[in-house]
Amino acid sequence: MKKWIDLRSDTVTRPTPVMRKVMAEAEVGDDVFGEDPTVNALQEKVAHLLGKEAAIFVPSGTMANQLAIKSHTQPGDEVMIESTSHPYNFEGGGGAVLSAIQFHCLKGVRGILDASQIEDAIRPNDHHFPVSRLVCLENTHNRGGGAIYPMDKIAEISKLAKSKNLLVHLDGARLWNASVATGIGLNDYAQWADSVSVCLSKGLGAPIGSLVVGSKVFIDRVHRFRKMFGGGMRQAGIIASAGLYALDHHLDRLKEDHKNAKRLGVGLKELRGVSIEPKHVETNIVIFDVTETGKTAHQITETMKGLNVLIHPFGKTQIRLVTHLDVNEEEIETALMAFKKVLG
Ligand code: TLP
Repeated sequence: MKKWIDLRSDTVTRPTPVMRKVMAEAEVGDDVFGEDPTVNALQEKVAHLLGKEAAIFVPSGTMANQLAIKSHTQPGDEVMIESTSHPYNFEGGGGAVLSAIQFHCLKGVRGILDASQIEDAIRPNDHHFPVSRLVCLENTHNRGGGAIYPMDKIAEISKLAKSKNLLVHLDGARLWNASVATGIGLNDYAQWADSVSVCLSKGLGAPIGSLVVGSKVFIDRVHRFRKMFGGGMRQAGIIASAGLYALDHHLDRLKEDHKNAKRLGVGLKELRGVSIEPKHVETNIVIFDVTETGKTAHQITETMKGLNVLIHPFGKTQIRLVTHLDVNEEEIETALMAFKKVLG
């Protein structure tokens, strides 16, 4: 089999042999009846890690975000969100279809918003306007190049939201990366949000699964909608066990991914026509611009594929690389050499 160096996403990781063994041996039950001991253990563990009352296991990050939006809002409500965020751009228009909300998009800097922008966007209490209900944040920010939300900004936004009766949902698909990079606890981040979604199938390397965390009352509401959205699973302990294993064994090692991403950022900066600011590589995502190379992102992607390196074009001029469990330091150097050949 061809050995690819796959830098398209941290979702491409495959369960390790030990993880597969753990999955095969997982104790299971019917989770729609709440009887799967492994799912229950995972939910308790993640709720505890994030300092919330309860958690619910769902198949994907998309479902986790959409369930949170659905459970916080009424049709016609407005959800304030950064314009390059995942729930707005990459979830199939789910906000409009599943919750009948409208997004109010605000332009951030690498995905990061300022409390003042939210304050300015809150609708007056007048029946002409939609009701401002929810603020969605993303940490780390995918399109922002894995940018970490500064804690003071989160706190300021959250305090503003509370004072204006707005709720806060945090898309924390890669909150693990933010926490490992900064040393700030997952619960310290989560305290500022009414709900948080986290993914096990990205940097942590589990094959499937995300969770939503929040208050007991909120998670009870999510439970009802999870059934409605078709996300109730039966012997889900088989996949939940991979998540438990990943949390115990793959969390601390995210720092290796961050180191590898930084190395890519520094190496790419040396190449002609590549525009990147290595100090902006804060976690495991590297986004760079190739306008000045005279080639399109698509052309570069195709040529790199010929050299066994898979990368992800973002539009005509940008490329995204993501480091993860299945690429090591040596492969990062090989990928950089391939970039050198293609762009050097
Ligand atoms: N992101 C995927 C793609 O959808 C772009 C990726 O390769 O990065 N929130 C954030 C911040 C995400 O990056 C993703 C996935 C999700 C939610 C959705 O998770 P899944 O793919 O499990 O539905």
